[in-house]
Amino acid sequence: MPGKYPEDTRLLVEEGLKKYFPEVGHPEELYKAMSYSLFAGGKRFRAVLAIESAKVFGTDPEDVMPAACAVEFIHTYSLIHDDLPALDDDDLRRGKPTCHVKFGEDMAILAGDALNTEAFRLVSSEQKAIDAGRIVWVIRELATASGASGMVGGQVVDIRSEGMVVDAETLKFIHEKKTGELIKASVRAGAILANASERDLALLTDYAIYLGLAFQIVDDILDVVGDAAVLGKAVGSDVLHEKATYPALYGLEKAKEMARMMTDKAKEALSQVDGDTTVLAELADFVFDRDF
Ligand code: GRG
Repeated sequence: MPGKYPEDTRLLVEEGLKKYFPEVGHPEELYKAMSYSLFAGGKRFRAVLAIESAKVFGTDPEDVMPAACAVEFIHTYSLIHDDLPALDDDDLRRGKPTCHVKFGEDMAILAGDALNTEAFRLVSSEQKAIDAGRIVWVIRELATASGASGMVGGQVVDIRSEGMVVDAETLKFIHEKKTGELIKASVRAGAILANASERDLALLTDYAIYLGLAFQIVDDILDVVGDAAVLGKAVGSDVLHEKATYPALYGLEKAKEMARMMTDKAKEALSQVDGDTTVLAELADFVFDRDF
């Protein structure tokens, strides 16, 4: 991987997902579709963020694993639905046929729905914390980040902006909501469960907001200059759908410059946190340097 990526933490997430997702279940077809997409690969970036954010405050990865895995459930559901014919209509994801190509559109919709709801079952049944209020807090963060005022809302403005010239403010809104909110919730969930102070939580929130923007700007750039074989998905899809993106609005060079600026701002916020934030800083560099 380009940049330094905490491979040890990613492997822990893979183990956590196996522990918390029952690969076999009834109805078998539904579980197969859910498990196909959940275990299709992926960087596990959001779960890694939740764990690394908790580790800043000395919390053991296992102690935040249910919440970290729940974020991956939600992320996977969003990818399954995003790939559907009614949305981006993509055939390839993580180097494999998309869920609807493999299992049919009906099962892909339902697998996405089930992963979304299973995420909340997982946090509310398996996640431990010093007090139950923190678990409710994390559930609220995840629901807000992924719902109408978060990811889904961002996705709506995104699809309704197709073919239109959007202004800088709208573009930032789409990126912050569609991608940034879940990244922010991942970082905050780790910190909340690790009992971070109000000050550190606010600093980590700033880190996550800039990180989320950088992540989606780089995603936009990779859709123009990336290698489909490395990315595991088709490139050029944004131009095809006339999507509002940073390269479309600002040009490639300026978009890259803006991603660099967001990464620097993320690291600046991080540098003020009271704890060892080395890995979170490396993750910010990874976001800027990544080629998939
Ligand atoms: C309810 C119909 C319906 C939709 C749900 C689809 C949706 C709302 C939101 C989609 C949001 C979305 C797909 C944003 C893009 C985020 C993004 C950059 C995804 C790629 O994430 P990576 O690079 O992927 O972390 P891996 O494969 O590494 O996990």
